[in-house]
Amino acid sequence: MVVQAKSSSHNCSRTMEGNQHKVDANVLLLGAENVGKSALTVRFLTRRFIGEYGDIESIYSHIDKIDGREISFNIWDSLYPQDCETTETISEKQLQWADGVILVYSICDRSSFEVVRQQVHLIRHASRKMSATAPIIIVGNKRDLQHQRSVSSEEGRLLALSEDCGFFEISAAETYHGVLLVFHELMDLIKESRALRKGAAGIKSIVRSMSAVFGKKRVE
Ligand SMILES: Nc1nc2c(ncn2[C@@H]2O[C@H](COP(=O)(O)OP(=O)(O)O)[C@@H](O)[C@H]2O)c(=O)[nH]1
Ligand SMILES: [Mg+2]
Repeated sequence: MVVQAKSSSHNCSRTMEGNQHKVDANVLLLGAENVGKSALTVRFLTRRFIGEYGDIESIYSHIDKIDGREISFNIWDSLYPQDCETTETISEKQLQWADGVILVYSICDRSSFEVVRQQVHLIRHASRKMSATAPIIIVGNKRDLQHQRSVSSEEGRLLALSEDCGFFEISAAETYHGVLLVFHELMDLIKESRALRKGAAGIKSIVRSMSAVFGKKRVE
Protein backbone atom coordinates (compact mmCIF):
# COMPACT_ATOMS: atom_id res chain seq x y z
CA MET A 1 0.00 0.00 0.00
CA VAL A 2 1.23 3.49 -0.81
CA VAL A 3 0.64 6.15 1.80
CA GLN A 4 0.50 9.53 0.18
CA ALA A 5 1.52 12.30 2.55
CA LYS A 6 0.20 15.00 0.24
CA SER A 7 -1.53 14.42 -3.05
CA SER A 8 0.16 15.47 -6.25
CA SER A 9 -0.29 14.38 -9.82
CA HIS A 10 1.83 14.48 -12.93
CA ASN A 11 -0.50 17.11 -14.40
CA CYS A 12 0.02 19.27 -11.37
CA SER A 13 3.78 19.25 -11.94
CA ARG A 14 3.17 20.43 -15.48
CA THR A 15 0.79 23.23 -14.60
CA MET A 16 3.15 24.61 -12.04
CA GLU A 17 5.98 24.72 -14.54
CA GLY A 18 4.84 28.08 -15.83
CA ASN A 19 5.12 29.59 -12.38
CA GLN A 20 8.54 31.20 -12.06
CA HIS A 21 8.67 30.76 -8.28
CA LYS A 22 7.58 27.20 -7.70
CA VAL A 23 8.35 24.01 -9.56
CA ASP A 24 6.96 20.54 -8.85
CA ALA A 25 8.95 17.35 -9.28
CA ASN A 26 7.83 13.77 -8.73
CA VAL A 27 10.82 11.65 -7.75
CA LEU A 28 10.60 7.85 -7.65
CA LEU A 29 13.12 5.83 -5.62
CA LEU A 30 13.67 2.28 -6.84
CA GLY A 31 16.10 -0.53 -6.10
CA ALA A 32 16.29 -3.79 -4.17
CA GLU A 33 15.31 -4.03 -0.52
CA ASN A 34 17.74 -2.99 2.19
CA VAL A 35 19.88 -0.74 -0.03
CA GLY A 36 18.93 2.46 1.79
CA LYS A 37 16.07 3.95 -0.24
CA SER A 38 14.24 4.99 2.91
CA ALA A 39 17.46 6.16 4.58
CA LEU A 40 18.15 8.38 1.56
CA THR A 41 14.61 9.74 1.56
CA VAL A 42 14.55 10.46 5.28
CA ARG A 43 18.01 12.07 5.10
CA PHE A 44 16.75 14.43 2.41
CA LEU A 45 13.54 15.22 4.30
CA THR A 46 14.98 15.63 7.80
CA ARG A 47 18.79 15.77 7.35
CA ARG A 48 18.95 12.86 9.81
CA PHE A 49 19.94 9.19 9.69
CA ILE A 50 17.79 7.25 12.12
CA GLY A 51 19.02 3.71 11.41
CA GLU A 52 15.82 1.69 11.08
CA TYR A 53 12.97 2.56 8.74
CA GLY A 54 10.63 -0.44 8.56
CA ASP A 55 8.88 -1.63 5.41
CA ILE A 56 6.70 1.35 4.65
CA GLU A 57 5.96 2.57 1.15
CA SER A 58 5.14 6.24 1.12
CA ILE A 59 4.96 9.40 -0.96
CA TYR A 60 6.36 12.40 0.88
CA SER A 61 6.12 16.08 -0.01
CA HIS A 62 9.04 18.34 0.66
CA ILE A 63 9.77 21.94 -0.27
CA ASP A 64 13.37 22.84 -1.00
CA LYS A 65 15.02 25.96 -2.36
CA ILE A 66 17.50 25.71 -5.23
CA ASP A 67 19.10 28.92 -6.54
CA GLY A 68 16.41 30.95 -4.79
CA ARG A 69 13.61 29.02 -6.44
CA GLU A 70 11.14 26.91 -4.48
CA ILE A 71 11.01 23.30 -5.56
CA SER A 72 8.18 21.14 -4.34
CA PHE A 73 9.44 17.55 -4.31
CA ASN A 74 7.05 14.59 -4.13
CA ILE A 75 9.14 11.58 -3.23
CA TRP A 76 7.86 8.03 -3.71
CA ASP A 77 9.90 5.77 -1.45
CA SER A 78 8.99 2.42 -3.00
CA LEU A 79 9.13 -1.14 -1.68
CA TYR A 80 10.87 -3.77 -3.77
CA PRO A 81 8.24 -6.48 -4.34
CA GLN A 82 8.92 -9.75 -2.54
CA ASP A 83 8.96 -13.06 -4.47
CA CYS A 84 9.23 -11.16 -7.73
CA GLU A 85 11.71 -13.23 -9.69
CA THR A 86 9.49 -13.21 -12.73
CA THR A 87 6.95 -10.43 -12.20
CA GLU A 88 7.67 -6.81 -13.08
CA THR A 89 9.40 -4.83 -10.37
CA ILE A 90 8.23 -1.42 -11.59
CA SER A 91 4.61 -0.55 -12.31
CA GLU A 92 3.37 1.50 -15.24
CA LYS A 93 1.66 3.77 -12.72
CA GLN A 94 5.01 4.53 -11.08
CA LEU A 95 6.62 5.38 -14.39
CA GLN A 96 3.75 7.57 -15.49
CA TRP A 97 3.89 9.41 -12.17
CA ALA A 98 7.65 9.97 -12.11
CA ASP A 99 9.40 13.06 -13.49
CA GLY A 100 12.73 11.57 -12.44
CA VAL A 101 14.02 8.31 -10.97
CA ILE A 102 16.71 7.49 -8.40
CA LEU A 103 17.91 3.88 -8.70
CA VAL A 104 19.68 2.77 -5.54
CA TYR A 105 21.99 -0.18 -4.92
CA SER A 106 24.33 -1.01 -2.06
CA ILE A 107 28.04 -1.08 -2.92
CA CYS A 108 28.32 -4.18 -0.70
CA ASP A 109 25.49 -6.12 -2.30
CA ARG A 110 26.19 -7.27 -5.85
CA SER A 111 22.68 -8.63 -6.35
CA SER A 112 21.28 -5.16 -5.64
CA PHE A 113 23.50 -3.80 -8.42
CA GLU A 114 22.03 -6.40 -10.77
CA VAL A 115 18.53 -5.26 -9.76
CA VAL A 116 19.48 -1.69 -10.75
CA ARG A 117 20.86 -2.92 -14.08
CA GLN A 118 17.58 -4.74 -14.72
CA GLN A 119 15.43 -1.80 -13.62
CA VAL A 120 17.29 0.73 -15.75
CA HIS A 121 16.68 -1.48 -18.79
CA LEU A 122 13.01 -1.85 -17.87
CA ILE A 123 12.60 1.93 -17.53
CA ARG A 124 14.35 2.67 -20.82
CA HIS A 125 12.24 0.06 -22.59
CA ALA A 126 8.97 1.39 -21.08
CA SER A 127 9.98 5.00 -21.83
CA ARG A 128 10.42 4.19 -25.49
CA LYS A 129 6.90 2.73 -25.55
CA MET A 130 5.44 5.72 -23.68
CA SER A 131 7.67 8.13 -25.68
CA ALA A 132 8.64 9.80 -22.42
CA THR A 133 12.08 9.97 -20.91
CA ALA A 134 12.33 10.44 -17.18
CA PRO A 135 15.93 11.24 -16.22
CA ILE A 136 17.62 8.64 -14.03
CA ILE A 137 20.33 8.87 -11.40
CA ILE A 138 22.06 5.69 -10.28
CA VAL A 139 23.21 5.78 -6.66
CA GLY A 140 25.69 3.40 -5.03
CA ASN A 141 24.87 3.72 -1.33
CA LYS A 142 26.69 2.56 1.85
CA ARG A 143 29.99 4.03 0.76
CA ASP A 144 31.07 3.99 4.40
CA LEU A 145 31.27 0.17 4.24
CA GLN A 146 34.41 0.09 2.05
CA HIS A 147 35.70 -3.14 3.63
CA GLN A 148 32.54 -4.95 2.45
CA ARG A 149 32.54 -3.45 -1.05
CA SER A 150 31.57 -5.88 -3.81
CA VAL A 151 30.73 -3.41 -6.59
CA SER A 152 33.53 -1.13 -7.77
CA SER A 153 32.93 2.56 -8.46
CA GLU A 154 33.99 1.96 -12.08
CA GLU A 155 31.25 -0.63 -12.62
CA GLY A 156 28.64 1.77 -11.30
CA ARG A 157 29.96 4.65 -13.39
CA LEU A 158 30.14 2.49 -16.51
CA LEU A 159 26.55 1.31 -16.17
CA ALA A 160 25.40 4.91 -15.70
CA LEU A 161 27.42 6.06 -18.70
CA SER A 162 26.12 3.30 -20.96
CA GLU A 163 22.50 4.08 -20.02
CA ASP A 164 22.83 7.86 -20.07
CA CYS A 165 22.18 8.23 -16.33
CA GLY A 166 23.73 10.37 -13.63
CA PHE A 167 25.90 8.57 -11.05
CA PHE A 168 26.83 9.10 -7.40
CA GLU A 169 28.37 7.01 -4.68
CA ILE A 170 27.19 8.16 -1.28
CA SER A 171 26.67 7.17 2.32
CA ALA A 172 23.23 8.11 3.57
CA ALA A 173 24.48 7.05 7.01
CA GLU A 174 27.43 9.43 7.05
CA THR A 175 26.49 12.62 5.21
CA TYR A 176 23.55 14.75 4.23
CA HIS A 177 25.53 16.58 1.54
CA GLY A 178 25.81 13.61 -0.85
CA VAL A 179 22.07 12.98 -0.64
CA LEU A 180 21.36 16.65 -1.31
CA LEU A 181 23.61 16.55 -4.40
CA VAL A 182 21.66 13.58 -5.78
CA PHE A 183 18.30 15.35 -5.52
CA HIS A 184 19.65 18.64 -6.87
CA GLU A 185 21.34 16.95 -9.83
CA LEU A 186 18.12 15.08 -10.60
CA MET A 187 16.18 18.35 -10.47
CA ASP A 188 18.63 19.85 -12.99
CA LEU A 189 18.07 16.87 -15.29
CA ILE A 190 14.29 17.13 -14.90
CA LYS A 191 14.43 20.82 -15.85
CA GLU A 192 16.59 20.01 -18.90
CA SER A 193 14.21 17.27 -19.99
CA ARG A 194 11.17 19.57 -19.59
CA ALA A 195 12.92 22.30 -21.59
CA LEU A 196 13.67 19.78 -24.34
CA ARG A 197 10.05 18.64 -24.39
CA LYS A 198 8.86 22.24 -24.55
CA GLY A 199 11.31 22.91 -27.38
CA ALA A 200 10.09 19.87 -29.28
CA ALA A 201 6.45 20.91 -28.74
CA GLY A 202 7.34 24.42 -29.97
CA ILE A 203 8.94 23.09 -33.14
CA LYS A 204 5.94 20.82 -33.75
CA SER A 205 3.54 23.75 -33.45
CA ILE A 206 5.70 25.90 -35.81
CA VAL A 207 5.66 23.05 -38.33
CA ARG A 208 1.88 22.74 -37.89
CA SER A 209 1.29 26.46 -38.46
CA MET A 210 3.65 26.53 -41.44
CA SER A 211 1.95 23.59 -43.06
CA ALA A 212 -1.42 25.23 -42.36
CA VAL A 213 -0.24 28.42 -44.15
CA PHE A 214 1.37 26.63 -47.08
CA GLY A 215 -1.50 24.17 -47.25
CA LYS A 216 -3.95 27.09 -47.54
CA LYS A 217 -1.90 28.78 -50.26
CA ARG A 218 -1.92 25.64 -52.30
CA VAL A 219 -5.70 25.38 -51.94
CA GLU A 220 -6.13 29.07 -52.99
N1 LIG B 1 26.30 1.44 6.84
C1 LIG B 1 25.24 1.98 6.22
N2 LIG B 1 24.01 1.49 6.43
C2 LIG B 1 22.98 2.07 5.77
C3 LIG B 1 23.15 3.14 4.87
N3 LIG B 1 21.95 3.47 4.38
C4 LIG B 1 21.06 2.64 4.95
N4 LIG B 1 21.68 1.79 5.79
C5 LIG B 1 21.08 0.72 6.60
O1 LIG B 1 20.59 -0.27 5.70
C6 LIG B 1 19.38 -0.85 6.19
C7 LIG B 1 18.29 -0.72 5.12
O2 LIG B 1 17.99 0.65 4.93
P1 LIG B 1 16.58 1.10 4.35
O3 LIG B 1 16.65 2.55 4.13
O4 LIG B 1 15.49 0.59 5.22
O5 LIG B 1 16.58 0.30 2.96
P2 LIG B 1 15.40 0.15 1.89
O6 LIG B 1 14.80 -1.21 2.11
O7 LIG B 1 16.08 0.23 0.56
O8 LIG B 1 14.44 1.26 2.11
C8 LIG B 1 19.05 -0.10 7.49
O9 LIG B 1 19.51 -0.89 8.56
C9 LIG B 1 19.85 1.17 7.39
O10 LIG B 1 20.24 1.66 8.65
C10 LIG B 1 24.49 3.64 4.66
O11 LIG B 1 24.76 4.56 3.89
N5 LIG B 1 25.49 3.00 5.35
MG1 LIG C 1 12.37 1.26 2.61
